[in-house]
Amino acid sequence: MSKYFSPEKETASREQIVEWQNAGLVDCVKRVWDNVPYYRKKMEKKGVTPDDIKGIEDLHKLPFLTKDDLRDAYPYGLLARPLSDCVRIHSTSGTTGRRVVAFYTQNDIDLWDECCARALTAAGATEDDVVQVSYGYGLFTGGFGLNGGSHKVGCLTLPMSSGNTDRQIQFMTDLGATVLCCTPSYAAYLGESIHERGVRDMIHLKAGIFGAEAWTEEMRRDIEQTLGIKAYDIYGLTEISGPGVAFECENQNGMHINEDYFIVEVIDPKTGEVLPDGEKGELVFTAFAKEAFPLLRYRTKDICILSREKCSCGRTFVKMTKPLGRSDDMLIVKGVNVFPSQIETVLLNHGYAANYQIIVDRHKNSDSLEVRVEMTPEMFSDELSKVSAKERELVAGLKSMLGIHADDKLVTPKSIVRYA
Ligand code: DLL
Repeated sequence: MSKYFSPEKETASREQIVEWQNAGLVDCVKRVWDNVPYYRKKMEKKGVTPDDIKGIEDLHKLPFLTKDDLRDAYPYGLLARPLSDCVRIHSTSGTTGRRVVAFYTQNDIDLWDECCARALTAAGATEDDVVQVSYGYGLFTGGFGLNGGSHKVGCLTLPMSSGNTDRQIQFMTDLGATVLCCTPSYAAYLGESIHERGVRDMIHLKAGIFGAEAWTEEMRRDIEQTLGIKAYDIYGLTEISGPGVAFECENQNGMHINEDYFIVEVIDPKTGEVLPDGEKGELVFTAFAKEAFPLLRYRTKDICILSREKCSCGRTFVKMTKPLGRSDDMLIVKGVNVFPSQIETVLLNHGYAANYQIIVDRHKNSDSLEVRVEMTPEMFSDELSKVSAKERELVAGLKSMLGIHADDKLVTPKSIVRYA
């Protein structure tokens, strides 16, 4: 059994990958110019026509596309194929303004499933595996994406969707699930719950594919230990099909981007200037292979670093780091940039399970930062003076990591709401 799902693609030479990207880009630009007035207008505004785009060296001539464009064009304004050719939509949860809706032809779904199949195969899944998909099904792409990938590999697929922890654990034990797919925070919660129920010996998991939210290396180690598995990261976003845009191999040190379908750039989020590999900046994707909803130079807001160092897994696709933050969700407290991942690192280093809530407030023009952290059950049974000492320790740890004071409140285990 191969360790690659698409060996000829995943181990292709750089020349071959560039050839695919050149041909794909030229074709995609022509398709959107001919079929999407919104794109044509944006290109005309930048003074560029399909004749100017001969290959990826011309990519920089194209305008960026942003989430605002997607909202402006809602719902059908960026469709490149007739609606009658589309078979599915997915949508982002969208906290403000209009939702973003992405469309798929059957071919788009097949391509997406293939990307997820590559991720599952890289995590060791074969047709002998039982894959428990505990990402949400519905408009969110997590459930359907990994479900499709699991089918393609030929695994027995348990479409659990999110929530109902008792049922999750029952199916996991009764049907002998070997691969778990869900958010890392839910994986951590499942791990805690399995231990509480004393059924750890009845679990047969060997791997987990976790993504859709930020998680740290400390959290990975925690999950791997609690569930006795190898935990793999997976990255993607609804606009660019969903999970599987990039996935981790056995080396667990960055995610290979499926470059036969996506061209990636890293830019300076302030100036838009393209940065060389190895520099930290905002990820920008061109999804040239998609039919219904192709995207040219889509700004993700995810801050990452790319690496083209040879990977010993044999895959030749470029690797991206975990998103190190977002250019738009960084908190600024008292003028200091605060990334939630920094807070999480402190918590994990101090022995907490990283179930926490950050509350940033402003009172009389003064910023405050409060971190509410769940105690572990052992701490909860400690006496009050010990709990206060632990709070002081954490305040010092946060001060040293962030450079500012954060109020810290230890709360009872499982009192912070979880989102699966
Ligand atoms: O979260 C798709 C997905 C589902 C990815 C299941 C992985 C697994 P959206 O809801 O559109 O799509 O959110 C996309 O989530 O821009 C990142 O900021 C963040 N994100 C996705 N994967 C990761 C990850 C899905 N592995 C947004 N680590 C992206 C950190 C991630 N952040």
